[in-house]
Amino acid sequence: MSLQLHWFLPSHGDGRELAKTANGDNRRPPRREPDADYLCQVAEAADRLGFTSVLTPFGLFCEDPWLVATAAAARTRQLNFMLALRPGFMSPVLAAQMAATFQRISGGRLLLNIVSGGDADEQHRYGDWLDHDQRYRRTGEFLDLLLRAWDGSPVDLDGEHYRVHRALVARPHPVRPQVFLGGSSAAARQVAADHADVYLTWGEAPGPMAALVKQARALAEQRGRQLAFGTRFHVITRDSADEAWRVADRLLNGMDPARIRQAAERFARSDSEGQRRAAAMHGGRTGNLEIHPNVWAGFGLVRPGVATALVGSHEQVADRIEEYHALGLDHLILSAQPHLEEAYSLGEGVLPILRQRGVL
Ligand SMILES: Cc1cc2nc3c(=O)[nH]c(=O)nc-3n(CC(O)[C@H](O)[C@H](O)COP(=O)(O)O)c2cc1C
Repeated sequence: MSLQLHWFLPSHGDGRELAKTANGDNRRPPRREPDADYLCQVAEAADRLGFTSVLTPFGLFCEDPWLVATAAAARTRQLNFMLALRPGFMSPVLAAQMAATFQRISGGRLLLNIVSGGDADEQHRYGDWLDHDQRYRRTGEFLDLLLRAWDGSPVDLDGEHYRVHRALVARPHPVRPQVFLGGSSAAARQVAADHADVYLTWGEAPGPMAALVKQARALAEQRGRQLAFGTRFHVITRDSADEAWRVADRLLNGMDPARIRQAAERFARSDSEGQRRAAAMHGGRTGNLEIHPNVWAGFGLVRPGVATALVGSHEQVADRIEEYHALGLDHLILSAQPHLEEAYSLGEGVLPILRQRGVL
């Protein structure tokens, strides 16, 4: 399959420095507010530069993705919106109905990223008390129901988490949104193999990523299904490698050791396997963070979620993107701060190289 490059909508705010969410204090204002005008500017840039979609995150730290994407869809033409959705906070039938409405409003530009949740504290704040594996079982039922209700035929289900009678989407849409599912645990791979179109993990060195792809592919094949794969990285791309590494050094030098310690404590409380793997990539150290050529684990010292960045000249970043694509990863979701300026850095620096090489 051809490579699809996706960008990121910073619905938690933006700026040149690392966002201050890793220590749990989400109340300090970001440098650039995630207001509708700014988020639409980022989406317009991604649209103009030819990205497939913008990933729009879900969590207490950010704005609601449905509302943000609805505003941005009105200002864009081709761009798809990959909305993160946490099963459990919404009826699967309502989710299918909202997805159908979004398809009508946007002209079929919805993708769903199903995120089951990896932070028990945050789940409790939303009023959800299921443990990690129960959440994934609920995700399985949620997707089963959402996908069966999609085509408009009435569905009955008497499951562990949902009980519905004659559930349906009264006004279905011909374009069913592609279902992405993120997570690195065995439970995530099971549900992806059963229901998803694309299995996503956070970016790691090529070896461990190839192993995750192999395991998920085998599970899907056992079920007679085909899965596609994708991953997510930050990116620091410049005309020269020196310039790019200077940016990484500046970010590292700006990290307060107390903040690194607080982040490590928070990550240790997470029940996410992906978060455990992310923290293990740097182990809290501030040296030797290049875990593979041009793959830097520095973000993970203070940032939850994706820990790694592709760092280098435009040529080197294009090389790494090709290397990951060759592992079977057809979807690369990239982000960089500030997302508006850096969309252009990547769009004008790296994308032309990939197009010239015939990868895009
Ligand atoms: C590319 C990608 C994007 C994700 N985005 C979100 C998000 O926006 N909100 C969220 O709560 N979790 C997000 N996650 C995390 C999860 O989907 C998952 O629920 C969590 O990591 C626990 O999974 P695990 O224990 O299977 O690793 C994302 C994961 C990946 C790989």
